[in-house]
Amino acid sequence: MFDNPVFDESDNNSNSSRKKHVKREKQTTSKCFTFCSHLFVLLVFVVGLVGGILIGIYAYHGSKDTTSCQNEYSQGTGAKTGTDNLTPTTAPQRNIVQCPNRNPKDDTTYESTVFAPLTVNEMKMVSDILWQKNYITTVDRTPRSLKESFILYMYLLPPRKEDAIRYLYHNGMKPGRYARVHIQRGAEQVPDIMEYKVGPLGSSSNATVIPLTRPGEIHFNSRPYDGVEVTALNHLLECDMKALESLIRESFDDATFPDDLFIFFFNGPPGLKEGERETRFVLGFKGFRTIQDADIINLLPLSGTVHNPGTNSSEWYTHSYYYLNQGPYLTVSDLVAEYKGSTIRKVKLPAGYRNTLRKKPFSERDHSLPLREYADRPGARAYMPQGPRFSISGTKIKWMDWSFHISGGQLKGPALFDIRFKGNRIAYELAVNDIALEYATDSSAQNGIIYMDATYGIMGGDATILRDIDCPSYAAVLNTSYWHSFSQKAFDMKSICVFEEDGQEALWRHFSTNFAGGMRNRHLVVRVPAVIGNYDYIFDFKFYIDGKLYTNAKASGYIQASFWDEHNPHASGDKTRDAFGYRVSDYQTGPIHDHMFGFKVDMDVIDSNNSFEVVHWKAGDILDALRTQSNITQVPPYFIYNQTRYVEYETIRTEAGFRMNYDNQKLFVVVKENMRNKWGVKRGYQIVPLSTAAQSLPEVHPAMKALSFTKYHVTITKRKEEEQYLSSIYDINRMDNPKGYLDLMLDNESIVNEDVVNWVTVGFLHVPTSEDLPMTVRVESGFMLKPFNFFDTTATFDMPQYSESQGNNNVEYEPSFDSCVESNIEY
Ligand SMILES: *[C@@H]1O[C@H](CO)[C@@H](O)[C@H](O)[C@H]1NC(C)=O
Ligand SMILES: *[C@@H]1O[C@H](CO)[C@@H](O)[C@H](O)[C@H]1NC(C)=O
Ligand SMILES: *[C@@H]1O[C@H](CO)[C@@H](O)[C@H](O)[C@H]1NC(C)=O
Ligand SMILES: *[C@@H]1O[C@H](CO)[C@@H](O)[C@H](O)[C@H]1NC(C)=O
Ligand SMILES: *[C@@H]1O[C@H](CO)[C@@H](O)[C@H](O)[C@H]1NC(C)=O
Ligand SMILES: *[C@@H]1O[C@H](CO)[C@@H](O)[C@H](O)[C@H]1NC(C)=O
Ligand SMILES: *[C@@H]1O[C@H](CO)[C@@H](O)[C@H](O)[C@H]1NC(C)=O
Ligand SMILES: [Cu+2]
Repeated sequence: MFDNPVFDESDNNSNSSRKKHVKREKQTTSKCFTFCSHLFVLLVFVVGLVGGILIGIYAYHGSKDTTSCQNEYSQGTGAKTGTDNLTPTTAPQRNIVQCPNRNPKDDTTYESTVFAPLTVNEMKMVSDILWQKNYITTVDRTPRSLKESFILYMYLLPPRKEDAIRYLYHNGMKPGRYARVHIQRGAEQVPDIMEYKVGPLGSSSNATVIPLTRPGEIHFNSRPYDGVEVTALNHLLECDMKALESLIRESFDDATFPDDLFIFFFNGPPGLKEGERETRFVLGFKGFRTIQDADIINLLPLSGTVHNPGTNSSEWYTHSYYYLNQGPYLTVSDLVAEYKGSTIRKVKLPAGYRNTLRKKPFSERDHSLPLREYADRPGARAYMPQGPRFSISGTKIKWMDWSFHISGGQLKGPALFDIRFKGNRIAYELAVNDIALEYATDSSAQNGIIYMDATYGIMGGDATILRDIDCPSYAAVLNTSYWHSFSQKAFDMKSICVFEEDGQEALWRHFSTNFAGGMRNRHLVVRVPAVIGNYDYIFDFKFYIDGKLYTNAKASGYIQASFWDEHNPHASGDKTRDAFGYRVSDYQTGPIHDHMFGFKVDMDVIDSNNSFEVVHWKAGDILDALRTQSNITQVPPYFIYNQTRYVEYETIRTEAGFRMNYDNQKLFVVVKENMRNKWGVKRGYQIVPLSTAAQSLPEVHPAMKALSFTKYHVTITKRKEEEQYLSSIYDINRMDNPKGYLDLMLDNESIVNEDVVNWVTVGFLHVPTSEDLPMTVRVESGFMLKPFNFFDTTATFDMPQYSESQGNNNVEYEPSFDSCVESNIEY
């Protein structure tokens, strides 16, 4: 952060004086050792503080206008407000220049690479091909009715691994690009969903359309919800809402539909059996302007179900109405009649309540609150003093001996391919696959809601990078495209950012009498924010200099609330909490749920021929420990306790799923059997789940097959091209007959010296509290891939670092740079 002369000078001085002190004092007392170190730290801190403030001032003005910045600066008007004296006069006068920058991207197009997500052009081509070949029926390409056949989703169908490896590593032919397309075939005699492989893309004349499913295999009623259906459902309910007008006005502060109220339909699943389409709905206030995804913190105790199978919406009807959990009333008239009678328990929100919702600041700043001290100043920032150290070629990224391709699609989310470090393949694919949420609440409409978010699409249309919020302004941004089924058009979105992050901490350090050294922890980040209705997820892939790779998922956004009934007969005592969560605002409770993130981790430790070992972390008697390796009968006399810790190595022979358990701890390692490091040990990579939750529902729960990926933290299977994902987007809508769930893959195949895939599931429990309103603030879960006897030594010593060792005049620093202001060029 400091410019060169200051850095070198202060550092040398303080270091040498520190050493002198240390050396002398260590013989007498260790107290001063600490004290002197503190002095040193303090000195560096002060220099850093001044330097940091100065750079902060430059950066603050520089980002607006570099030239005027200098004028303002020399007039001493750097600080806007605040109580301290920010005198910039201690800084030397110098020309302030914007940091050199370069575009990390070259001219490579997405279309010319094998793993890039489909582009808008390619999606348009796919749509044209399917139109020409009569796969879709929508006249002007805009579906208006469920009786039409139209494209629901499309995304890249990655090449077969075998073909990709041959191309990438053995000069093989370049695999063509293909789309995987889901078509909702409402126009068929027996409507269904079909999936197709369309391509190769690039020349529409040569492209073929190959079915990936059989007609009828995917029941029409197992499909995800789409705009056409929701429009039809809203239309159907208009009449019922009219009939309920006076009940609604009386109960809900004179509200009317649809001006003040909306209907929320996503209280899945739509039935417990394949073929059922029973859509539960619940009424909610339009509180926060017209943004419905925020309004699910304003749901009301009026719900029902629409029987809506098939394509003929004239045959749909509503049933099972509930009012304040009282029901079911078969029809809307039954409810109205009951309400007019006197037996039903009623709710009457106070007059004017709706206006308080409108005025609530929700996610806006509350200007009535005083500003925190210095909060009007920009916070600390990082920037690139000499431009990016990564490069982007199409969607291939390179940084510090790492390389990989970014890919993914709108349903399953982001994916990385061909991840290499120092010339070795570490993983062939590392991909988000699904997110499962299971809710519990005491509500007629919302009990037992289960979402498998890939069913809705993880990289959907709302996701766009908020520059300087999601990622630093110097991040490079990559577009991906998504297919919008309602308009049958493809759109681009700025969905991925790539940047080097300054961890502002030591990756490693050591300090002793005659050695001081360390390396700053900088890492490359690929970040993908995703929006699924009310929730925002942020996926991070972080590449470390020592070969570690972190994958994280964070949650933010709005919780899905449930009506708080102040006279709830099932709550006890003060009624502010019940068996399913706490009251979190005026009339809402926060239903408990979990977020379980399922990842595909196709490790290739050097190549695809790997094995999987579990290292059991145990404790017991000395003899037990020794007997794991040799036939010993007597405890050797040098053991000072009778008990010890030890490890037991197990090669897993057949496909299996594992759960983390602190009483029986395990390390999971993918190894390459016949490749050893310098010390003769099998080279491997460890998979470290960083999860704070596990599935707790019993096996008999009807959803546990569809959700079987949530039962394990690490599952190992033999890789198969047709076992592409750990879940199916249809299974939660056919949970009695799921067809694409993880347990199906566990069929006892050998996984010794095979191409193996790890399916990693991590997550957290969410007991919403008042701090979740209006916004859930970043809960996090993830996993780490870590070199495990993969290298002969720590893998960072080819990098410039800071070190000084006494006696051999070895002094080294991380690269230096000239002071500059952060560049405001965006790539
Ligand atoms: C179509 O395929 C044929 C043979 O497979 C090839 O000769 C021709 O160049 C292709 N056409 C285009 C437009 O790529
Ligand atoms: C839709 O259902 C209505 C009511 O049952 C029926 O009259 C109509 O013929 C159906 N339409 C089609 C296309 O089947
Ligand atoms: C990326 O997407 C945005 C829209 O979100 C668009 O304006 C921009 O042109 C796209 N950039 C490229 C290089 O396609
Ligand atoms: C252990 O020792 C016993 C008797 O000393 C012998 O029978 C047995 O085969 C040995 N087992 C192993 C694994 O060496
Ligand atoms: C170890 O076990 C032996 C035999 O049970 C016992 O005599 C001895 O006290 C134990 N030693 C310790 C350190 O607990
Ligand atoms: C995989 O590795 C094992 C052990 O090194 C070897 O015996 C086997 O032939 C290899 N398999 C393939 C397909 O290369
Ligand atoms: C799994 O396969 C092994 C042999 O590879 C066999 O011994 C075992 O019985 C099989 N287990 C099941 C459940 O099929
Ligand atoms: Cu949550």
